[in-house]
Amino acid sequence: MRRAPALACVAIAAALGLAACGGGGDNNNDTTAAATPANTATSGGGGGGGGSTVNISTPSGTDLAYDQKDVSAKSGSVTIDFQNNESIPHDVAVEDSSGQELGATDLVASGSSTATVDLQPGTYTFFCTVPGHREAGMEGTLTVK
Ligand SMILES: [Cu+2]
Repeated sequence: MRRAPALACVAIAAALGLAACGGGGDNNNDTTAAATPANTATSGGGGGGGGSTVNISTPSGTDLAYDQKDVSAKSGSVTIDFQNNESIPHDVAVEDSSGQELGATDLVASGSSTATVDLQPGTYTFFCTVPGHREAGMEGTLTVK
């Protein structure tokens, strides 16, 4: 007795599914196209839904410095996209105004690493956690609006 109702449901679902598939063939293309802007927003950094990407890099050579001194982001999920062009290992950590570290990228040499931190509007500091590097100048200001 358990099977009969279940089969009936499957039959109805199949009928509905076939109807939806038959009538929705053209719409499926629209759905695919609509999903594309989401990817574009990621690379462009201007998409809705919160979140933005901050690009931080080091100059090639051996300077203990970042290319950026002041960067900004939108509040929400902020991705730090760090490109280390030096063979010296560096990372990018973010701390709030009270000095609490909120997140950091991996330590990388001649490579890139990303980290995502959830940030409220305010002023934060980004810096390299390798001993001595921050003191040498590897820090900057991250302003979140
Ligand atoms: Cu460093």
